[in-house]
Order: sequence, then C-alpha cells, then structure tokens
Amino acid sequence: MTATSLLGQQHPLIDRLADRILHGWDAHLDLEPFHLPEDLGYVEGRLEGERLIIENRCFQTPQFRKLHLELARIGSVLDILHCVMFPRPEYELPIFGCDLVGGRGRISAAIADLSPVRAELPPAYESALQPWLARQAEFTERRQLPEWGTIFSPFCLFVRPANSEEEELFLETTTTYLTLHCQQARQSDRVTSEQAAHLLDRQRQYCTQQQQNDKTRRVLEKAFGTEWAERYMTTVLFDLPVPIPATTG
Ligand code: BLA
Repeated sequence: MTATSLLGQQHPLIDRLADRILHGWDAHLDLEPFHLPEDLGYVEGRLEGERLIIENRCFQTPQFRKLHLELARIGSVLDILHCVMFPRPEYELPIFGCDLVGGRGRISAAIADLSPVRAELPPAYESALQPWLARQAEFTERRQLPEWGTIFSPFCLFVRPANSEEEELFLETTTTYLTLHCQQARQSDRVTSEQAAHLLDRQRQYCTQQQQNDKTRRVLEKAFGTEWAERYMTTVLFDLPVPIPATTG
C-alpha cells in the first residue's frame, strides 16, 4: 500500500472492519483483480474546505463479478467504509453490503446485510443468521431504514452503536455474515440462464434503489459536483450488471 493509504487511519471500527473484510476475502476466495475506470480508483476533492479522499479496492472471483471495498475520509469530519459483494448472476447468492459512517469519534450509521435476490434468503443463511437476529435487541439505538431500503433482508442490522460493546457486536455480526457468505459462495452451483436472467433483474433493482440514497449523493455532489456524483454512483458504487451473453448457462 502507498503511504497515503487510509487503511488503519480511520475510526477504529472502520479500520477493524476493513481489515476483517480484506482478510476474509483473501482467506476464503480466489481473488483476481478488477479494474475500475482509471480515474476513479483513488480520488481527491474538497468539501467545505476539507479534503475528501476516496480509496477503492476491487476484486473479482469465479462467483463474484465485483468485490468492492471503499474507504473515504473528509478531513477530520467524516470517515466512511462502504463494501458490496456483487455476485455473478449465474450464482444464486445474496448481496452482501455494509456501510459505516462516522464523524468526530462516533459512528452514526452502521449497517450490514445479506440482501436477498429471491423472496427469501436460502435456508442455510436463514438458520445461520437467526441467532444474530435475536442479538440485535442488545443495541440501544436501532435505526429506521429509509424508503428505498425495501431491498434489505429481515436480518439487516442498522444501528448507531452506543459504546465499545455495541461496536464489538456490530463487528462480530458483520464478520459472521461475511464469512458465512464466502463459505456459501464457494459451494454454490451455477443456475440456468433463465434463472440467471431473473437474478440479474434483482441485482439491477438493488443498484437502482441504492442509487436513491440522497445522503451518499449529497456528500459526493458537494465535493465533486452533480455530474461526477452521478457517474460515480452509477459506475463505481452501484453499477448495473451487463446482460449475460447468450452462450452461458
Ligand atoms: C447513510 N451514507 C449514509 C450517510 C452518509 C453516507 C453521509 C448518513 C449517515 C447517517 O445518517 O448517520 C455517505 N456512504 C456515504 C458515502 C459513501 C457511502 C459518501 O458508502 C461512499 C462514497 N450505503 C451503502 C451500502 C449500504 C448503505 C452498501 O453504500 C447498505 C448495504 C446504506 N447508508 C446506508 C443507509 C443509510 C446510509 C441505509 C441511511 C440512509 C438514511 O437514513 O436515509
């Protein structure tokens, strides 16, 4: 990593989750590079006099078209971790996503989910996640999902952690989701091209709804302008997957 890397430089919960994600991917998956548009891997802008830095790490694997970890920092004001694991539509896998937003020593939004691409998550996920769902009651401040949040599963964890115990529980829950998902992905079989077309639609819906997150958009617009924010949200954060070639499945 370069000397300017944000890794290990952000809020401790962000540092630790980033570390878990990168190690989890490396330990469980066969990573290949994924190339972002040249100018969007590392980006700097200015927001209200503060320097905004965005740093992206991207990979692909046999089961995932794009594994994306983004770290962002706005001066000393805002620290962000964003992560999505987009499956290839030929595999019936949920979409792992998480977002941590913090400022001035406090995480205000911590969200993690395995979002279904069918009506429900596969039974292996449901049974593994159930005990963690029960533990969500331990958080003092659970947050309400916005309107576009219908893409998330009933296991979605969305909180404002109140103390270090709650930060720890968020970290453990999210790491469990991630590890389970990597293990399930490795065992999953390809589906027919008809099923893949349906999964592709669901993934498009996920991206379209995430693109409606005004809070993310506003931060990017303020620092880089409307057009840039639109391009970034639709090509880097939530790009719509391209249709599957007729030869597969
Ligand atoms: C919320 N996301 C936010 C907030 C900010 C960002 C500033 C408001 C924090 C708060 O309400 O306390 C900003 N997030 C960013 C930026 C990037 C980012 C700038 O990732 C990237 C450059 N968002 C995701 C993913 C999920 C997600 C993958 O990127 C979920 C899997 C969720 N973020 C999410 C949700 C909210 C949020 C649900 C709350 C939105 C709301 O309350 O309206």
